[in-house]
Amino acid sequence: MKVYKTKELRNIALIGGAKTGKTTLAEAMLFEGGVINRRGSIEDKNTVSDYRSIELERQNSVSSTVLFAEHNGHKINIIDAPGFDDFIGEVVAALNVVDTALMVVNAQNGVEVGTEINWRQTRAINTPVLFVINHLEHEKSSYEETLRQLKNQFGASVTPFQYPVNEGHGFNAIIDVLQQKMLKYDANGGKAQVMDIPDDQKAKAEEMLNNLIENAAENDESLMEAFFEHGTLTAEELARGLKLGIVNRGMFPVLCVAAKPNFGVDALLNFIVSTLPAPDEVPGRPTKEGQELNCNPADPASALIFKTAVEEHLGEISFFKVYAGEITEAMDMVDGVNSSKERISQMFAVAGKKREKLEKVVAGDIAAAIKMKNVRTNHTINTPKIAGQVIEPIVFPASKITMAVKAKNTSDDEKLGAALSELQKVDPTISIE
Ligand SMILES: Nc1nc2c(ncn2[C@@H]2O[C@H](COP(=O)(O)OP(=O)(O)O)[C@@H](O)[C@H]2O)c(=O)[nH]1
Ligand SMILES: [Mg+2]
Repeated sequence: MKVYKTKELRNIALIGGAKTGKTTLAEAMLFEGGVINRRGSIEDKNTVSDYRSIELERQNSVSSTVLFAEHNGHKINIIDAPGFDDFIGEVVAALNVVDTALMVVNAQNGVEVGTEINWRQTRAINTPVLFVINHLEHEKSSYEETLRQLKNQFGASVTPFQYPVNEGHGFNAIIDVLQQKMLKYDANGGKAQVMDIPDDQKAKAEEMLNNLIENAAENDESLMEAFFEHGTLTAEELARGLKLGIVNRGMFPVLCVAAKPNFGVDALLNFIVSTLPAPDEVPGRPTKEGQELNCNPADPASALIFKTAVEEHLGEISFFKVYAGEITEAMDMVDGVNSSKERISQMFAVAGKKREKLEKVVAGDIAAAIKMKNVRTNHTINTPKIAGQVIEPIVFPASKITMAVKAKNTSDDEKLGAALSELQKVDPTISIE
C-alpha cells in the first residue's frame, strides 16, 4: 500500500444504536473503497467486520473492528463499533482516536436509546459528529420524522446536506444539497448517476442550500460578515465554514444512505474526503508533560495503543494511532509507561481478517503491530529520543457489574489469575481486585 500523508488520511468511527446498520455500511464502504470485491451481509454471516465466531453466532458486533478504505487518493480508517451498551468501552476507545464519528440512525426507528448513549460519549470526548440516516429503502422509513427527532434531541446545528426524493419501496434517488445535484442509483447500487435536480425539487433544494450556507457562516465572525454583505459565501468560504463548524461541534451534517442496497455510500465517501477534517485539523492530543501532539510528521515519533486484540495464528495485535512523527518497520521504540524496549517488527493496515503490510505509518494514521513485548492498551510508544513521553490515556468507563470467581481446584488459582489478566488486556473496562 502507498504511504499516505497526514492530509490524505481520514479517521472515522461508525457508532449508533444496535442494528442501525453500521456493519452493513462498513461492508459497503469497503466495497466502494476497493478493499473487497464482493459485499457480504449480516444474514449470510460473511461481513469483513463481524468475523469473530461470537459475532457470527449472535449476528451483532461484540468488539470494535478496525477497517480501512481507499478513496480518491485518501485512506479512510474506519472503526466499526458495537452498538450494545455492554461494549461501550470499545466506543470510547474509538472516539478517542478518530477525528469524526458517523452516527448511524435507522430511519424506521429515528433516535433510539443507543443514539443518545453514543451521543453523550461524543460530547464528553468532544468528537465531531456526522449523522447518517440509513434503511431509507425500507417501506417503514421516515426521513422527515428522523430528521425532526435529531433536531429535537441534538439541536438546530443538525443540518441536512441531503434528502431522499422517493424513500421507502422503490427508493433510488437522493438530492445532494451542497452539490445541487440529484444522485440516482440503479438496482446494483454503487456509483450514482449525477443528474440535474428535477424542477419540482429545485425550490426545496435551494432553500436548504441557503440554510446550510447560513449555518456554515455562523461558525466564524468574518464569515458572518461576508454572509451579511453578499447574502451568500464563496465556495472557499463555505468550505472553511463547514470544516470549522464540524470540528467545533457547531454543525452536525446529515447524509442519507441505504447501506444494504449500497445507495448513497459513494457520496458518503466523497463527503468524508472532501469535507471531514484530516487528523491535523482537529485539536491535538495532550501529553502528561503538558505538550500537545498535532499529528505533525516532522515531530519525534509517538503513538498511543488504543486497542489490544488476540487473533488466531497471530497472537497479540496492538492497534495504535500515530500522534507525531513517522513509524517505520524495524524501528526501535520505547514504551513511555513501563520503559520496555520495543522493536516494530511488522505493521499492517487491517480490515478485519485481511491485512496489508505497511513499511511506514505517518502521523495521523491508524495501524496494527504484532509481536510487541510489554505494551498494553493506553500505553504510549516513542522514539528513544523522547522515551518517557506519555500521551493522555483514554478514560474508560467504570465497570458496572461485580462478581467473584473462584477456581474449582485451588491448584488452578494461578491459571485463573493468568486467564483473567489476559481478559483484562483485551477489555480495559474489566477491573480485577
Ligand atoms: N432494509 C435494510 N436493512 C438494512 C440496511 N442496513 C442494514 N440492514 C440490516 O439491518 C440489520 C442490522 O445490520 P448491522 O449492519 O448488523 O447493524 P449494526 O448492529 O449497526 O452493525 C441486518 O439485518 C442488516 O441486513 C439497509 O440499508 N436497509
Ligand atoms: Mg455491527
